[in-house]
Amino acid sequence: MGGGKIVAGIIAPHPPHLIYAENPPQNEPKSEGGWEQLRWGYERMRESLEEVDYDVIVILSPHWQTYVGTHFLGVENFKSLSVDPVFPNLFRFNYDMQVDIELAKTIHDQAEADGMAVKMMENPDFRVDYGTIVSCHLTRPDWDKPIVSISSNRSRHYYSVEVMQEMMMQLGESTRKAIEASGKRVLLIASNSLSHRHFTSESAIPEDMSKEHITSHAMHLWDMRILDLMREGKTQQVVDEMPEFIEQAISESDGGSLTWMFSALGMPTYSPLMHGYGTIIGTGNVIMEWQHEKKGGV
Ligand code: 2X7
Ligand code: FE2
Repeated sequence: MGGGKIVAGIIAPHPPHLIYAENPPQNEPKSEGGWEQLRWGYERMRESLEEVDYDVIVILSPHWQTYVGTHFLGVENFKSLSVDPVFPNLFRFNYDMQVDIELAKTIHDQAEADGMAVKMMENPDFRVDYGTIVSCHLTRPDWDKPIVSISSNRSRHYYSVEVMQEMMMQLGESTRKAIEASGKRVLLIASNSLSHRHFTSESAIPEDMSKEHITSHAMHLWDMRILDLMREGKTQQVVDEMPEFIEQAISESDGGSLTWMFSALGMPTYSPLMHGYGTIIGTGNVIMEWQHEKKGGV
């Protein structure tokens, strides 16, 4: 086939608080709002993506954790109730999603041919992780595009950050090759927070914004450093500095989604669109878009 391409890549964070604050009909708990800066950022990103023509979303979420290789959702439809294990008071979401199994299998096969350990996840009762659900919902609330969902191989915990980085660089390349061969137009999502030190207790009203702030000045400085590098197009430097970022800011990029996306985009050197930054229970979160096709990316 051939002729497929990655048309854009985004960082789309997944704290369930954002869904709670939006009050979509799928979520049982209801709120008085909150975390507006980030929700307005998502709004701006959705507006910008209206101009992007894509067939399918490919997402890697750190909350689908696998220890033996990288897994891909391999069932056409998943429909169930997702309850956040830590925040059941905020997130009880009825999801109904379509999976592009053909593309999932193409990426799976390419990664396998490139020497990676991979597996198609074919259990129809599998509970889809909330990271995938939250990022996909906030990016495309109509749920009218199929997705490919990729697990986060916890090589960082089993081996080291360096092993995780190498594997995600390879997975990114395999993903790009497979997409090109598929003939499809793809939106990539790296679903993760930046600094990830969070509060250990919840305020009486979860959406009380007078209580929301970054956990510490050090976390703020780390987030701003990584944001500056990304905005200057220095994605290779972000990857080079990631071991320290993960160690010192407990960054959720330890799940590999950022490295995977940068690799799939060919380590972009152009400036991304900055849609918003904000904190959620003390963690740092950015909404950012690499306009890959528009910027003439590989
Ligand atoms: O998964 C998350 C997260 N990454 C950050 C903050 C709060 C909750 O959930
Ligand atoms: Fe998370």
